[in-house]
Amino acid sequence: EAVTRVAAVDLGATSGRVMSGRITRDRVEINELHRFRNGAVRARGSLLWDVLGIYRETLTGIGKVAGTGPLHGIGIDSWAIDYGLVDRDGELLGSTYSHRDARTDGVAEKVVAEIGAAELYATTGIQQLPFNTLYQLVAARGSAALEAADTLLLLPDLLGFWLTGAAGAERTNASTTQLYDVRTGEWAVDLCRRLGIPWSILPPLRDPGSVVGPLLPDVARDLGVGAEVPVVAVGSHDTASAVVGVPAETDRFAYISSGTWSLVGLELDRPVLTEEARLADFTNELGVDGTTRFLKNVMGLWVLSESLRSWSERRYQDVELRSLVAAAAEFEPLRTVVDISDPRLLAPSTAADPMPERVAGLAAEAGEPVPVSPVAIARCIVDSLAVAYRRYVRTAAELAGRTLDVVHVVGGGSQNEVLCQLTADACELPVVAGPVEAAALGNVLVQGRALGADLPDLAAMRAMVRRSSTIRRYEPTAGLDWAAAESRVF
Ligand code: ADP
Ligand code: LRH
Repeated sequence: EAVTRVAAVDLGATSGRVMSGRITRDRVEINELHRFRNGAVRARGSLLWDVLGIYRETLTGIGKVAGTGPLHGIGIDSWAIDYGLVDRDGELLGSTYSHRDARTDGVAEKVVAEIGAAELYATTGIQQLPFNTLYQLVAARGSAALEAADTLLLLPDLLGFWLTGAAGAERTNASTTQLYDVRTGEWAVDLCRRLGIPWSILPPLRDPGSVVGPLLPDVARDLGVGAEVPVVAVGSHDTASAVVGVPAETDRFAYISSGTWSLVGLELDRPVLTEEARLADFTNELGVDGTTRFLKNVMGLWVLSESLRSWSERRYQDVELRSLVAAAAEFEPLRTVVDISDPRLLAPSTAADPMPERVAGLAAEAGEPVPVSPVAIARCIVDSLAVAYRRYVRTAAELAGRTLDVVHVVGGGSQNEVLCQLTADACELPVVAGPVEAAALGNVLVQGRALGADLPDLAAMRAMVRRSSTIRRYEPTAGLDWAAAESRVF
């Protein structure tokens, strides 16, 4: 039997992992061979990614995959939006900023005043997030690095460039930048010109499933593999790969890709660029095989993980994720709900401005009972996430004219049983939770097809995922007034 064996690098904002992926005639298997912590570093007042460290861990992981069997391909996906700049010699320039850095404060407002919100949305179809690549570049105008830049490379493309020497921009990730014209499928050059962004640094677009290139000879030598091993452009936006890995059986599904962020939405054939979609501030990102990911970015489990970090730094020794969530399940439901996507929750927790106190502050401001204990805060976070999921699953379905049978939850957050049940209750739909590593599976499957596996379409890939993963179903239960909770927030 023909077996395709690949390395899937999946980089999340809080952890990176490298899997060996195996595709046989009817199954896909992944095996995690390397995992490392990730997080931004504050230096000179800015929040930066340790890109060389990420590259080192990526190489270590690929080396482990190569060391345990044949290697037919390598694919990389990561969080969206962030980029590095290289000069004409291919040297990395300046710093690689995290989208959580404050340099974009107030920039979106200025751009909207200049271009107009309606035109911006008609061109890019993208949700107004303060950190969109467009706004990062406007914030960087006039900087020495941008002036010297030859090429902008989104993170997976930067790592791909180091592996192969080939520069390009994979389309699913390019579509998240707000520099991509969703109508033409090209870079939004005119928008860049009007904003004084050097559009010539935007590299040629490439489709998911295309080959980036063979490994550079020295890279192949260091890894101990043949230089013919290709790097394959997968859906290099982690959310695009995660949506490929959703085990849906029909098109009547919503998904929540639940990790550091929660991405809540639908898979559609084409973008929804109506005035209603703009006012609801939904995003139209590109998916694999020309699909549209019509979704909302929700602040996600970041709020919980940063609260945990804050408590552990203050030595609440008893606070651990699983026991905290279990205790929160027993706490009074829907006591406090807040807008979990409030931009004040975006920046990392610090001693001077801890995450739990920010959540409590939002509650006080909204006239909600103020949560104080870690359990009360955790309950407020999961309830608020479920209320947001209800809101956006329903809004997405309305805006797209879809009827839904099920909500699929994938990613690390699909292991949060309490949140999965609340999501089913709030959305009044069954939740199918898992796979945890949907993004890695999507990465492996798109590589597999590029390398010749018989996977004609997304339905075939999803059938493989269904056969090969552990998934759990949660039926909605009645009893809580989710509509009332929703109206307290929105
Ligand atoms: P990312 O790719 O954005 O780094 P992940 O998909 O790895 O994120 O998801 C990380 C999140 O998953 C964590 O913030 C945590 O809340 C949640 N999570 C991970 N493992 C568990 C678990 N065993 N139980 C509940 N939640 C979990
Ligand atoms: C999730 C994600 C999300 C983006 C954000 C920056 O990891 O890619 O889809 O909006 O990170």
